Amino acid sequence: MNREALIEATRSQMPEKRWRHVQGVVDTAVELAERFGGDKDKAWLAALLHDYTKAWATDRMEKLIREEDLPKELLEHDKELWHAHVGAWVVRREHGIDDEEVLDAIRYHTSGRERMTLLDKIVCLADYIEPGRDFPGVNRIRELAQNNLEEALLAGFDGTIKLLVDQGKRIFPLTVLARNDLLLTII
Ligand code: DGI
Ligand code: FE
Ligand code: FE
Ligand code: FE
Repeated sequence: MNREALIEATRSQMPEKRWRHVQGVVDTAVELAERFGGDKDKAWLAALLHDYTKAWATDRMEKLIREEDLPKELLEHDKELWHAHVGAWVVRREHGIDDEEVLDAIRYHTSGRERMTLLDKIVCLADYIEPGRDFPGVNRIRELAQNNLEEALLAGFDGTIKLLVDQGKRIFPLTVLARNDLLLTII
């Protein structure tokens, strides 16, 4: 796999602002992998590809969810969740990415899941705290991320869940499972 070609292919899927976010997630994920003993190459690759289809038109993603082997349940939840599953499917198909750990980290980077792997956690947390992110509570999550991966991620999910409730939106079941599971691991 040629890194430069993959970088260019990814960059071409999205506007400049989203690309800057992806670069932030790549740097942060590699940093977190160093800090918490994760695989830096896998963190790099999963972070680079995590938002591959984020800027795609909704109907393009919907078509793949309907026609391919992707969870139909996604269609009943916030469209923001779709790009993670669709992205994992597309990078396997278009770029031959076949590392299941990397594909899982892409697939679950938005929702999380029960028993998240170290790589899942690293990519998901990097997505919350990359330098370009600015939302209430982000600095507290950054501080927690200095020494506790699970506590930081839990704070991230807690914030997202509160926001979804305030907005009257549904919560994807995997996010609830991820949050409950993290709570068990930190006590
Ligand atoms: O793609 P990004 O913007 O970088 O970030 P992301 O993939 O983490 O998407 C986060 C968005 O997804 C955020 O605005 C909240 C929204 N969302 C909608 N339903 C859910 C959800 N996030 C989670 N974790 N769980 C949900 O059920
Ligand atoms: Fe995303
Ligand atoms: Fe996220
Ligand atoms: Fe992202």
